[in-house]
Amino acid sequence: MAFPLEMKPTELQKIRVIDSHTEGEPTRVIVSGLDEPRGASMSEKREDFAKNLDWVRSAVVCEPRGHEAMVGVMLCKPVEADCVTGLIFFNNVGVLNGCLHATMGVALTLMHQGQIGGGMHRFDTPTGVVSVDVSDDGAVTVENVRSYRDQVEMKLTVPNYGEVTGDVAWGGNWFYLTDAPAGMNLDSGNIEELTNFAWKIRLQLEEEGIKGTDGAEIDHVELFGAPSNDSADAKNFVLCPGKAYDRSPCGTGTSAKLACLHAAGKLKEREVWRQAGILDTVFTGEIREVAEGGVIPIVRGRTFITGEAELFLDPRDPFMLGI
Ligand code: PYC
Repeated sequence: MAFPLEMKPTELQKIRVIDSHTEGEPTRVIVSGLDEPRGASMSEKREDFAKNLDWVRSAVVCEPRGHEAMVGVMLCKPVEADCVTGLIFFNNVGVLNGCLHATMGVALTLMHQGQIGGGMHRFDTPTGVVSVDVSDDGAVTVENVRSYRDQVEMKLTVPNYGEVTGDVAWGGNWFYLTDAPAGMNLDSGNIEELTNFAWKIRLQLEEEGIKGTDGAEIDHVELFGAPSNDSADAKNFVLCPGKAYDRSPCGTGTSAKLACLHAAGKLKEREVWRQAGILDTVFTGEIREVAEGGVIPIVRGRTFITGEAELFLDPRDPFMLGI
């Protein structure tokens, strides 16, 4: 049974979800149990979700049903008529702008449910329409929204670390991109130090009032270093807004990187960039140039369905709405 947006459950409610991971990063798609968010645009629908359904967000992706790395997706009616569905992304602290690993997760989820076949489809998102090409083996290619480098070689003085130089770019989320300092291992055994450094950068951006072009917070930090092996051109560590690190190479982060490489004259159309994440899984990316400047990133990864579940929201449960 679906329940009205404003109403938290007063009796046992069940929300059906399908879980997947894309190159290690988990996605949980809500497939039934909720009414439609309201709004004339996907941004308005996202705002309505943030205002009226924040309790759903925390019940679905936070502990005890989820965990800090999980990204949730609310499916809704698209605004653009040629799209299969609308997507609202959320995580452990709030709603996200875009999310490519979760977009890949949705594509495979809908295919798993028999709602779409293999091939090309369009999804409506708060950042714009994205196209996906999905195949049976879980490989999904996403053509993202226009991405661009916004600020070049911006210097920050980061407490305990000193001067750091990086670019600010939009890839469907706002990113500050910089190299990991010499001597800081870009390795899954070093998550704590990488998190501390990236979080200090995030706080420093906030402290100095550095924003994206639209005045939005730069809420993702992306550190780069040499790849661990020859299956990639570079390796990254991406810290997300809720202080969880991305287990995948981060699709919007890869898009931001592609935009910076292109702006620096280091990536041309049809050249392939292989971006490894902190677990050494890889997103393959290329770009299409666009007349208004910036690029359209095309990012490919692998998604696997990990489970289907019915989440129980029991009003007697002190953690019905998450921890
Ligand atoms: O793949 O774009 C992405 C993403 C954003 C946050 C976590 N994953």
